[in-house]
Amino acid sequence: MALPHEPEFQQAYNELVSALEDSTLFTEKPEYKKVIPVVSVPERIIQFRVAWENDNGDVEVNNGYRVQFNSALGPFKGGLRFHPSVNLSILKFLGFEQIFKNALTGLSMGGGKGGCDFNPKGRTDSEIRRFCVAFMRQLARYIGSDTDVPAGDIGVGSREVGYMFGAYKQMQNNWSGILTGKGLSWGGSLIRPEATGYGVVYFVEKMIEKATGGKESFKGKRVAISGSGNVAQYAALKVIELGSTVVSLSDSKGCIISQTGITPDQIKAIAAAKIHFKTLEEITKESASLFSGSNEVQYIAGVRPWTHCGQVDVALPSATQNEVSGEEAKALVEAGCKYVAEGSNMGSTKEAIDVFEANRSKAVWYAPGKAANCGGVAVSGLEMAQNSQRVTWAAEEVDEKLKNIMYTCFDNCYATAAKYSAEKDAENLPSLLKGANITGFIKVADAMFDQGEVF
Ligand code: NDP
Ligand code: 8G0
Repeated sequence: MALPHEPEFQQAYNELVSALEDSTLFTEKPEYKKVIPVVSVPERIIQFRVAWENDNGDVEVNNGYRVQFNSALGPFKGGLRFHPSVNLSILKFLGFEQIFKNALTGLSMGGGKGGCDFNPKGRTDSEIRRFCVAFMRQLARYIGSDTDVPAGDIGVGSREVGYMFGAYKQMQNNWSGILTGKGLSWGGSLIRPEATGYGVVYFVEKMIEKATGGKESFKGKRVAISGSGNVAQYAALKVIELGSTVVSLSDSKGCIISQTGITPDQIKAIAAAKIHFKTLEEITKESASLFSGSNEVQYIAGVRPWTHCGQVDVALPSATQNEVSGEEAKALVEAGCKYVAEGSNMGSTKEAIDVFEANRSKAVWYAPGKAANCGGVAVSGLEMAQNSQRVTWAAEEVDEKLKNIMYTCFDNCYATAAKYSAEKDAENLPSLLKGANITGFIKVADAMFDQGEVF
């Protein structure tokens, strides 16, 4: 068989379709099958040249994109990724996932994703600013607070969102909520930086509570986390607050392991250094006193944490797609891991998902990104609501709303999985893989029928 032309998109598509087909959904309502060929084609893809001036005064050129995948539930919504690997397969997979994830938040948001093959690493602040202005010069005409609302993602944080917002406002003479993840003093929502990481942890709290009949919690658990960016940092801080030990973090060059637990001060130092693109290896060397003595961490170059973290109860992949292989999934299960929840989008390979799902009978429970990490986009939805009303909600209020969204998302996935599972599956924990895909799909499919997009 020929290799698929868009492997990441094909993988995301196959995950959704096989979850639906491997349930009783289509026997109960065969007309839902008609939605698949429609929902799997983006409403629109915009591709543009980004030509910008580097510090030498030379022109550099990159490929920019916005995939406006589905607007049945609201304006297109989803982040922008700046990473050399960005291409249409990756942005289509991310946009496709975003449709069903956004449906799972219960808020009014369609799905989209965009980005650029620009590599911000090693660039000066001026170069990043000029790049962001050039990128927005192209993107501005396609977005709007009721049309399409981008945000950050890998390689795009609050600095980049600020530069892009400023460029948009100058060009359009219009201040509206066209991006989320804005600065907290100029329209950003409190808790948006924390939302994805905290949200994953709130989701897993529910998984632990359900699986143990309320007997266990994060207290005393050992948690392996990958990544050391926005999602990983706040997931780590929250599980520590809840009484767990964080045994690992990672970046694209290697991982750090600590059997006694990575500390909040270490996480804060990593967060500060990551803005300047430092590697974990450099950070642990340059802040040697913080990473030695009783808080010593082991740095291992060139590997992911999963086969190096020892016994763990929980794994939270929070770096990038396909960051858990089948072999690593087996190693995690053997190391006693019972809960796997993706902070990253499509963090697990198909082989890894197969391992986790096959071990549900042994109480291993897997939550896909579209459910577990929907807290980020959910608080982006709350940022949009606050911008429209010209109000700012208190941090406690946003955190409470985030918690409710994550708990409701879990309950919906759980109930849907139980409802549409075949008889043979009944004695296991319900498949959250199926629950998430079916719940998100039904909501979008019903809206598409109502709006005459499928008939
Ligand atoms: P950041 O850019 O803040 O951090 C990304 C982290 O992942 C960094 O530690 C980075 O390493 C590592 N990483 C990136 N690419 C690779 C790669 N190809 N191989 C190995 N490691 C890699 O991004 P976020 O934390 O925001 O995003 C992480 C994941 O979470 C992504 O999958 C994103 O789509 C998803 N997500 C993010 C949300 C958000 O609100 N930010 C919401 C929902 C999902 P290094 O430092 O070396 O570059
Ligand atoms: O806020 C957003 O729209 C956003 C940003 C980054 C990632 C995601 C996601 O859900 O993957 C959403």
